[in-house]
Amino acid sequence: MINRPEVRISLVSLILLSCGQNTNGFQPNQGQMLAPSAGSSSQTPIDETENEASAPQQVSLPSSVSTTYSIQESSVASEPVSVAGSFLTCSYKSRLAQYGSDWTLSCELGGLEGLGQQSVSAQFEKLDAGAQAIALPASSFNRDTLTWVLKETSASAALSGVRAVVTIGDQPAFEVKTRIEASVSVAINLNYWIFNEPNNNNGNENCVEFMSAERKSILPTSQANGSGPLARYNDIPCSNQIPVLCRKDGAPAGPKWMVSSTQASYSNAAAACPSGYRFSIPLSLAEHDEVASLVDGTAGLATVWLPMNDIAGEGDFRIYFK
Ligand SMILES: [Ca+2]
Ligand SMILES: [Ca+2]
Repeated sequence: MINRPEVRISLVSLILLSCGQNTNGFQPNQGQMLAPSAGSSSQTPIDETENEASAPQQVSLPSSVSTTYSIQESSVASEPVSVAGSFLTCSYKSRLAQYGSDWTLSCELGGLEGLGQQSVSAQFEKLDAGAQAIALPASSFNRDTLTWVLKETSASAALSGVRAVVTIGDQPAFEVKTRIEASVSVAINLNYWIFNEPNNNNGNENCVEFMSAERKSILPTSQANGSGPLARYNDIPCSNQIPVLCRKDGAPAGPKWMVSSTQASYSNAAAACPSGYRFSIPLSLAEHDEVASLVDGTAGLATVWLPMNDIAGEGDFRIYFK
């Protein structure tokens, strides 16, 4: 029953708003490159990054600039709960903004028809197995449908379990859980892709790396100059062996982010994160900065896997939370 939760990212995401006057969203020589680390001037090849001199197979860009994305898919799978025959379904039904805290989740409680809906209340948490619980404040409630719209943070959005403690009138409170298997879109207002990426080089690049500034510094000059300071993403072959980006998953101690100590292919990436951490991706601009600092501080032209790929359809990059 487990479908992979995923987030669609449209190719429209390949937009650099900061150069809005440019028709294709990119501006050569725009943006200050992040300072390369000392001693990084050697021209170590990045074999998975196509040199522009060799006819880039760049994915075609949309002709118009768009900054928000509607939900492409939204589905849920719920664990039935026996108490009162009730069940909980949650999904992302409104647009998500990747920047700021504008993540909202809509949860509907079903199976309570005979229990007097007028007196139903619920407290919601986002959680996962062994992880912390994050309380979700409700921003609206519809009594007719028993639907709550919940506000999330980027931290809670990375967790796929939802728990509601439901109270009906004067009856004892009971707990209802669900697991989100939804596909959602995120708004991408800034460009995380390296210039001329993703290029699906050799028709064999379906998984996404997050590269350090030092690694960016050895890109072909024209490609480096075209990349804004935020640009870190590149598609590479999924069989490459690189470290993995891991997010703390409720562990009481330890840093929020870490780079796995071992390298793995994309298919084995999740297992490379230690206990208490999960394979994850920055879900806000602030988190993007946090991860950039971490990767920049990792020695040796560092790069890490992100849980993002276009395996399901060429150019259709999605984020996988699980
Ligand atoms: Ca691809
Ligand atoms: Ca590439």
